[in-house]
Amino acid sequence: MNEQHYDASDIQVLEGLEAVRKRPGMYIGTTDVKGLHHLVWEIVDNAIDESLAGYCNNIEIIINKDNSVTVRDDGRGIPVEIHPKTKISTVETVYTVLHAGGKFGGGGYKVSGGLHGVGASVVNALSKWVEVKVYKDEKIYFVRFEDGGHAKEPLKVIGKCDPNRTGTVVTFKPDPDIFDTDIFDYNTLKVRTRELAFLNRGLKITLRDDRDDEDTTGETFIYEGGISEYVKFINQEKTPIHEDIIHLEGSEDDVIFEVAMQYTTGYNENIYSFVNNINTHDGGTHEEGVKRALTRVINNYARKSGILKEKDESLTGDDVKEGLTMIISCKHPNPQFEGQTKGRLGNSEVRKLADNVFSEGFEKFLLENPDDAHLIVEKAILACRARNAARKAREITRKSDLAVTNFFGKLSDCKSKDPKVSEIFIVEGDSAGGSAKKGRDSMTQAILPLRGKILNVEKNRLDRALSNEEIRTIITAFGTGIGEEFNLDKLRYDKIIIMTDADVDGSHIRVLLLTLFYRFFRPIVEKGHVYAAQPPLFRIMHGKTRKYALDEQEKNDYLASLPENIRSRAEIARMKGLGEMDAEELNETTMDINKRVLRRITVDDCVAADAIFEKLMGDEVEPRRKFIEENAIKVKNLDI
Ligand code: 0RA
Repeated sequence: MNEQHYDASDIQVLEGLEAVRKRPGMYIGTTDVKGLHHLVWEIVDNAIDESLAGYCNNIEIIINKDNSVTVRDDGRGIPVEIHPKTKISTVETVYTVLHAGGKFGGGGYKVSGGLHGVGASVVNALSKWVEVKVYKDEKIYFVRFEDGGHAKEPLKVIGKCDPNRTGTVVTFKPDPDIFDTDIFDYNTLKVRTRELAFLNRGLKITLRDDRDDEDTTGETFIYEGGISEYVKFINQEKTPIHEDIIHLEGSEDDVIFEVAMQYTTGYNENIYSFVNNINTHDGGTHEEGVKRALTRVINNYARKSGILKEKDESLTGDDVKEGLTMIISCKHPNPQFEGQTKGRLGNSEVRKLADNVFSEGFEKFLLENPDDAHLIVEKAILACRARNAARKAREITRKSDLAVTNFFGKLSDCKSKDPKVSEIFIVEGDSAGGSAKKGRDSMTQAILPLRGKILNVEKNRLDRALSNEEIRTIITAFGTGIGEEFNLDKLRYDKIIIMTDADVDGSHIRVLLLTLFYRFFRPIVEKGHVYAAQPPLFRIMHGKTRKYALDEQEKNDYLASLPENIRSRAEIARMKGLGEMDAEELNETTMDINKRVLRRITVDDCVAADAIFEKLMGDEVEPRRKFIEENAIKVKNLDI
């Protein structure tokens, strides 16, 4: 170390960097793996600022063999002149003086995330060493910092470069004394690199890992569509309800605001907002402006176009966000971050800008794309109904005494109040319900007869479903509540047994019930509480023997096992339905826990099951019937 290099300002510098080393958390949050990666983003942010200023198109991030990281850009290069205040080169100043940010470089367009220009010096303070190369004026400048951020020697020229070449290359090795770990995680870097590429349209960012194979070319991220492509990326596994991604943009007084969005068939919202590439996870004025405008514009459109009638209530913010994927990005020269974790944008003027840009653009989109507009509005109306239905459902389950009188008329409950031993048979038809009531073990078996078919909840949102008496009765009988208030612990029966005829109509009812369960009571399916009873299809009588067969195969196998003389005299009857059996027969074949055969309904893959339901409940009746007959629900045979 060159003793003479220390002067008064030098000592100040080292004291500044020492403060960072003493309390790194104050500057980068944590010293865990997250803090380690934060160093990379501080350096990358500087390059992105250069790109935002319009001078840089390529950024390369390389994880080196020794776990140091190199960030390369093709910007103008950090200024190299002696800085008038510090009397050292601007490069050195930027890397050693806290709060020496854009001010030192001649005031670029400083908006990217990070520590407002102290990033470089903080990274330097927390690194074992840092090397900076600047390419400009046909020269390569070089400086190396070590020992707590001190430049070994002043910036010097180490070679010539192509006259067209400019840029900055920074390599740093995080100090293992500061960080819990010094191993960079490729995927962590990849996810954020990709995000930065989405957020800075047209900027090419390459990420390369040289730790195990030096030949790798890395991955390159460049998105000419910017945040529109981000929306497309998020929606790649979802089903959009309109083809074009809506992309709106506007600016005022150096504040740039843009938003990209697309609705999907899903029920959740995916709204992410950013300010200067930083995720504002607690929202803020930019998000508020958009959401306010979104609700207003959709309501206006829905009323003007007559989709929403005068008597209809207005759609709420939640209604219009159902299934929405949206990216909001704001670039602001002076952002005010608020809240405990600084995750909220506070600048009030942005609310107005966001509202204006969004409402004008979105209104135009709706008017120019009436088909898409109708799909979007109708989706929100369905969400509105579902919301009201969920509220009604909560009221129903709360006002249990009212519901009780309503449903005990139909339900023949079991005497036991212990859910572990209780089961409920949901039976197709009143006559079968009558037999089942007589044939049951009234201690543990409850009977709920269904009149006709229940409403298809796939085609009818919650509100219609809840006006259906059968469905209300089922909800009350189960005791769990539905939607947000669903509580599996309150399930009143261990087994929910669907008892339908062994024919196509029976299968149809079974699928309708399973759709209901899957939509409203998914955990009871997932936890294996749902079963299908298997009434026999054949009765075989010979002498005093009565034998039942579940299907053709079983019937034939049984007959084949009989001696010829008996077989020829056997009476074979095809059972036409549950209603045909008397109580004793029903008990023996379908209900007696020692003799019956139940099939447990499982949903091993919710997503796949969802698709099956959608297919089952599609508009075309014939293929649906066929599909139901062939393989309606994935069932595992389970003999109980
Ligand atoms: C301010 C002014 C100039 C360049 C930069 C900052 C700059 C900083 C960084 C940090 C990483 N890469 C960077 N690239 C550029 C312009 C200097 C000039 O015009 O010579």
